[in-house]
Formats: sequence, C-alpha cells, structure tokens
Amino acid sequence: MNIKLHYLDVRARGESIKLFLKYVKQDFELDSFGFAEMKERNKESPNHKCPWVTIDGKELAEEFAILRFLSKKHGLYGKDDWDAAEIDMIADMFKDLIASTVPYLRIANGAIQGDLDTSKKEVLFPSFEKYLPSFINFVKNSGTGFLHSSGLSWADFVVANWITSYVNFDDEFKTKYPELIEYQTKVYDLPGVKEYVEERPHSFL
Ligand SMILES: N[C@@H](CCC(=O)N[C@@H](CS)C(=O)NCC(=O)O)C(=O)O
Repeated sequence: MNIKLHYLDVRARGESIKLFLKYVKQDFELDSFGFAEMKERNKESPNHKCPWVTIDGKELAEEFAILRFLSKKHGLYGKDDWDAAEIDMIADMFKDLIASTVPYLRIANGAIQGDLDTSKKEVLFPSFEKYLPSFINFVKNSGTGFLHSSGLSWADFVVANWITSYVNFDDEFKTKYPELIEYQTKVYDLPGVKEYVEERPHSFL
C-alpha cells in the first residue's frame, strides 16, 4: 500500500493516523502544511478538511474513516462485528469530547481571539469532567489496559494522542487524571510508537 498523509504541521487530528502507521510499520509519505495554507490545501480533500490520505492514488478523508479502513487491514478493530461496534462507540464518544472543546481549541490555535484562561474554566475543564470518567472506566473494565476488552484498537491512538494535548493545556491534568497518564504510557510504549513519540517535534496541539 502506498500512503500519503496530508495534514497540518501539528499533532491534532492527523497524529492518530501517524501513530497507527508507525505501530503497524507501514511506510508513508507526509505532506504537511501550515495553518496559513490550510484553506487552499483543503480544497484537494474529499471533505475539504484535513487530515486526508492518498492511498494507492485514491483520496480518503475523515480521521475515523481512515483509521477504520486501516484497522480492517491490520486487525486493530476487535475480533468480530460486536467488538468493532463497541470500539466505534468509544471513539464516537471521544469525538463528542473533542467537539465540545472546539471553542477552546480555536482560541488555543489562534483561529479566533479570546481569553484562554476563561475558556479553560468555561469550556475545557467542564468537558473533561463530563467525558473523561467514561474513558477511565473503559480502561479499568477492559481487562487489557487499553480501551477495549479485545486489546489495542485504533481508538487507542486517538485517545492517547489527545491526552498529550490535554497535558499541554492543563498543568494539573497529570494529577487530576493519573489513570489516563498510565493508560497513555501503555500506548506510547508500544514498539514503533515509542521511538516515534520520543523523536517527534513538540506540538502544543
Ligand atoms: N470530521 C473531520 C474534521 C476535520 C477537521 O475539522 N479538520 C480541520 C483541521 S484540524 C479543518 O480542516 N478545518 C478546516 C475547516 O473546517 O474548514 C475529521 O474528523 O477528520
């Protein structure tokens, strides 16, 4: 498979795909661009948003659709349809968390003006309190150390990546959510992922 990943030069929504590809040891070409170029570059994408991938000459957008496609090929989508549905459920719940933090993210990435500290109190922290306990419970109850009882799945790359951002956003995140830090370490310690995470450049978002 020939893969080119098109995304911004930050982690955000493209990083789960990179972590996944590093873990399965699939080579890929990176086409990264800055926020200033995003509007123009996104015109090339099927949904006019990034990330998108070119796989063997065909274009596919939507982070989760890309991860699902790759997971079916690499067995990171549970052992049957029920597992896959549960993994989808977990990932879609996490997408709700991401969506609820967008007003904060837009200030953090400079897309709009606003007071970051106020947005932390009014948007970010309430979102953490509403959604994160569910993910702590998924890990606690899975018996695998990952989100799902079948073991590592594509959803783990999504959640582990955002935890890095949450640590950057919230000085007290590690103290408030130690279970999530322990979980993230397990994902980041995976072969292929560990070396990549240690060497990648810092990205706030
Ligand atoms: N549903 C899409 C959302 C992608 C998305 O919003 N990407 C942002 C960059 S992180 C973007 O391209 N924004 C431009 C826009 O919304 O016009 C996904 O999950 O991949």
